[in-house]
Amino acid sequence: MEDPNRGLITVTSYLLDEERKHPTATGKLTWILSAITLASKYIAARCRRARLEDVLGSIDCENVQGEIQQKLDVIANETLLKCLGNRGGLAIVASEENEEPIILRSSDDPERPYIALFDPLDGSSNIDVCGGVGTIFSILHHDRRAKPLESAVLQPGYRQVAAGYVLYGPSTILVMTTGNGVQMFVLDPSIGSFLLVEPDLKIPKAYKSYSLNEAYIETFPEGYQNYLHWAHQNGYSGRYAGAMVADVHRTLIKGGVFLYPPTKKAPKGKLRLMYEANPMGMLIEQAGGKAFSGLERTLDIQPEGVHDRVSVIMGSTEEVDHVLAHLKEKP
Ligand code: P6P
Repeated sequence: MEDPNRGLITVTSYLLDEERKHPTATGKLTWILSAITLASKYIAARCRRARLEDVLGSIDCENVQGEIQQKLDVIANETLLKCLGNRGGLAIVASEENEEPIILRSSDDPERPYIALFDPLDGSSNIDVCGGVGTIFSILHHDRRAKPLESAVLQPGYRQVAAGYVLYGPSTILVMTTGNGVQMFVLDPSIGSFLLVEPDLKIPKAYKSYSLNEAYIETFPEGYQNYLHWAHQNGYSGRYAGAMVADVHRTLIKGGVFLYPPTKKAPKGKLRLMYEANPMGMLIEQAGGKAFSGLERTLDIQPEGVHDRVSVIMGSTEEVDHVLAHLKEKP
């Protein structure tokens, strides 16, 4: 008989259930994650109406990354800052769209034990062509002793308390972890709730598919080029959406490996450690996969700056191992 609860567990009821398993839990993490899901529902609605509301395109100014900001980038960022800004529990918020982390309260407020980092609308250049875009988030414990306060953000990924993404595609998908496996929810727009559909998502151990921008192959380090030649000779297929959330989500569901190697234009890699590689890396590892930056485990990297960039190799264990084997031969 089908589970009577199937399809009736919302993200809030899931989080409250998890909270009950931890006697010392204060509910602050639940409150923060519910702010993110609230913001994502609003962002999803704005993305769906983008062409109707003339919020496509850029606002003709650059963000801290030197990237042309899309109108929806700004809308998504402001929405998340608004939803998170008035929630207790947060000491610092850091966004891809803001040069410096934002201090929400005085550094020694014990009632604010968390830090939230996010990429408000990853892959936003896909919006104009109705491609997949997403929000990526990462939650850390605040360190009140950090001097200056902003440096409390600079923690390696293995210290993340929670991580996740929302994919704004044909449906709106929330995938997240609080360190106890990976849960996938789908937004039911008829009731405005994220409903649990995969309570313990696991990535397949192997799948002959890779995902990267092959246009840069000539500038990849030799080990990556050798891997791609090997994959071409071993029946691999290529899939690439050009938006990390869409590419990692496909990899998580079907298996395979997502890569953004170092290139001439981005010698350290293009993707941001703190709010792209780390949260995605935590999800992939919690789902039974691997996440590396070159030959180093991504979650072990000690950040130097909130906008640090890294190379990325993440996905099925066997597929990541094939890449690493070629890098070990020719780093
Ligand atoms: P490229 C989107 O701009 C992004 O930051 C990631 O979402 C995506 O994986 C990557 O850049 C795509 O980069 O160089 O292939 O366009």
